[in-house]
Amino acid sequence: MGISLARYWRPAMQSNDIKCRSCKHSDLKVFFDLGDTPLVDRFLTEEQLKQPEPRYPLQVAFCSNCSLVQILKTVPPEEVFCDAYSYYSSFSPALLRHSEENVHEIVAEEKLDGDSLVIELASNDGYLLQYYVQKGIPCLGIDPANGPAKAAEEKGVPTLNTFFTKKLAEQLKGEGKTADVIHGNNVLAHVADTNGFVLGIKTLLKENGVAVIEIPYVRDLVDHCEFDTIYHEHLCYFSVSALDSLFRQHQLYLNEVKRLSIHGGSLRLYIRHQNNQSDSVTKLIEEERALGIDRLDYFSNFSDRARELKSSLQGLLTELKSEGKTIAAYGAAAKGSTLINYVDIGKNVIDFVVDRTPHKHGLHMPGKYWPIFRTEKLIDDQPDYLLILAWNFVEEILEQQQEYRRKGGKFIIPIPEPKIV
Ligand code: DWN
Repeated sequence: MGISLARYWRPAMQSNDIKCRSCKHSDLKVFFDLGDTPLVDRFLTEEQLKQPEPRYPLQVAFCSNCSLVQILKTVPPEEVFCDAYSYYSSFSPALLRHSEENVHEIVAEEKLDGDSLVIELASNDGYLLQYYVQKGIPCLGIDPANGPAKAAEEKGVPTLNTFFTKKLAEQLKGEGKTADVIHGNNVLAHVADTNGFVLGIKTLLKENGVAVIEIPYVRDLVDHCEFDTIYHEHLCYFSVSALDSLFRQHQLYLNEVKRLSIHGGSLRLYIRHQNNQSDSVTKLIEEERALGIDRLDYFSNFSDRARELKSSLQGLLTELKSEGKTIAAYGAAAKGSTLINYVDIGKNVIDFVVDRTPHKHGLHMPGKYWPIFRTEKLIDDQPDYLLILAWNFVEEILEQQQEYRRKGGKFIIPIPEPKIV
């Protein structure tokens, strides 16, 4: 490549405490810097609007040793997944359908019954385990967020309202609670102690059990310029190669992997104590090697692409406002917080955001303070345009908002490039 990489990246701050979250090497190179950003799921009350909002550096780096992409700053989990954490999985119907299908498949493949035990790490509001409860299969949720954990219990899902750690795994094993199946969706990338988390899975998983883990795929993030999925909750951005390396360090083995469209492109991993790797894994690792995902220059122009998208979206919104158009947004999503802060979209452009999650109503978006309302406000106010922050559910949202569309409303989809539909 003729372009000097020096333009795109710089060695992570030279400090002894910045080591790769997986392999502990210190050769990390920053290739994308979003500046100091607010916590994306810390939606603000009226009172909090009057107080300084915590912001933290958000820099993405590549490990030259194990090719893991990761952010440098670790915000204390207690601050991120605090009492007010308001992400409830069950307000996304598409995610519920996706989860129910997954449960049906696993129950059949693993021949689960009343003597089995299924444990989910980061079980949120019982969005997935509820389907095991319906089938009479014993299950246990583990989640540190108070609100979602309480909602899970109300669905009849037994839930430990705490963080999953290796220590907790050892305690559960001591109580005879080892799992035939461990689910862990959108959590492996969230934990500060990545290796401790994997060791906890190793401890908790029965000899012939399977861990079924879903995780955003860094290849889709780069291919579709999904820079908005970068935030402090997501400490790591995994490739299959980096995942294979991580689990092997602990004598766990990635036996199978499936690519999924959920959340902008994810992987579903099937991990066991036995090394029986299928073509699905070796094929993706070979593809990644051919693409160069295990090399830094694969990420070298990501920052430029994000900047181009920012400029294009700013231009579109400015043009619409100059024409006197009204614009609202749909989906008070974590990714939405990253997008509006990185693109710098203020309340002078977006009048409000709507969301189906009741816990978010009456609050304000991090960093830009847009007010969050119920989706019914769209029909009451009928803004000319609707910026879809939850673009990963765009089909569902377009289907759901047919009346808004019938009355002339138009949608702006920002990722992978801004377009109006
Ligand atoms: O990793 C994470 C992902 C899986 O979920 C978490 N750290 C945080 C969260 O990220 P997110 O908020 O970007 O995820 P979603 O699921 O894309 O957020 C969608 C938002 O849109 C939610 O607030 C729910 C809302 N929504 C809605 O109002 N109507 C969603 C759908 C599908 C709808 O029809």
